[in-house]
Amino acid sequence: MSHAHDLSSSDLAAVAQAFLLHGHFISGAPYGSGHINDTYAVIFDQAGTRVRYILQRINHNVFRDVPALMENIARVTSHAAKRLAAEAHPDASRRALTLVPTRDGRPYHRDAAERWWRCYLFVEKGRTYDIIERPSQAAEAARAFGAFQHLLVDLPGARLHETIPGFHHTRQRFERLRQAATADAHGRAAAAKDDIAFAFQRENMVDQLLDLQARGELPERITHNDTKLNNVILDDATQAAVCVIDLDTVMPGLAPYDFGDMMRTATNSAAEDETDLSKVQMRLPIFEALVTGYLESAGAFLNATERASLVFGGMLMTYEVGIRFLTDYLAGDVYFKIKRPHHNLDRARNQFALLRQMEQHRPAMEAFVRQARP
Ligand code: ADP
Ligand code: GN1
Ligand code: MG
Repeated sequence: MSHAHDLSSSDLAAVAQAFLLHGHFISGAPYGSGHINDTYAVIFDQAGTRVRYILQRINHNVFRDVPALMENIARVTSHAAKRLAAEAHPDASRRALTLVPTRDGRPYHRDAAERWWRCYLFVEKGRTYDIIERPSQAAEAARAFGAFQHLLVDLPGARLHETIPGFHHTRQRFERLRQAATADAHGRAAAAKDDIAFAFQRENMVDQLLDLQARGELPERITHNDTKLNNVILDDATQAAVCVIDLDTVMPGLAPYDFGDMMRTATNSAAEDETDLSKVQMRLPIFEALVTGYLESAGAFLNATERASLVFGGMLMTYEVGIRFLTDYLAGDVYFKIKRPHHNLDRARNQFALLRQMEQHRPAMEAFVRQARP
């Protein structure tokens, strides 16, 4: 998406003013490398101590109903906080995101320019990784996402809102690619001819999990749906997973989607937009660490079909985001933030290269899951 320009520090000061923050604003600057929201770290002086907060402009083009989205997030974060309090966890405010309310008590702020904002406590002494460096980091992150799913098994109240309808409905994603390729609104289809062909050749993937769901073999759960490895904060000192973040897509979904997007993002030895495709290698030891970590926290509640679908889930998520990048390229870069022309095409090619590798390693990966315990 061609996004709003980064806001100046004084604009951020005005936005921060809407939230119930004590002390006075010192500075603010863009933070992180997400593709969707505009994230800023802001610093306040509170009676002589500098405290950071995350101020996030919610992408309203992507999330059409921000009040519904924020209702989901408020329910999920307060459920997590209650659980941590019940366990008397010593580090509770780093373990789950904490929303800072506005001065009038709401979980979000709409500014005069009709932009939507929220504010979180900044989880300090940790960071996210775009490229996982070691299997132990993968195991930690996977354990955290599994624990997050476990936490939400008993979320009270109504079904969560679908913040993006059909988010992982791969059939719909496929049909949108077909439409974008046919319309070719920006004259880009010729340049992406081989990539479009690659996607079309794998159409048989798109209905497999949806069919298992329709037959009742894959249960609907509350899932995170964006388990990209840079959506979990690892502790600087111990490398333990501290906090699952980026809760915009927490909603009904399937367990293999969550395992799958971890597999997609953690096993890749290169960045998601690396253009030297010889660097895109599927790392089997990282895969094995993901399975081990995930089953430690999720093994007890997964059914046999979910377990048997984990590897395919990773292939499907890689394919799905590949076709989403390709569709966005053909449609003129309207969804994902880009930093250069053809950025979305580069990302699609990278994901398709990774998928080819997964296809080769699939038997070994399936064998590993079959023998894994618990
Ligand atoms: P996006 O949807 O654009 O990916 P995220 O919510 O993932 O947005 O935030 C982008 C980045 O900001 C994250 O990858 C992480 O590095 C950082 N971040 C987000 N929330 C926090 C937080 N509460 N504490 C510390 N860092 C955070
Ligand atoms: C987006 O928000 P972020 O950058 O963590 C996208 C995911 C994609 C991912 C690809 C809401 O994730 O679905 O898998 O980019 N999030 C949304 O990097 O579309
Ligand atoms: Mg993110």
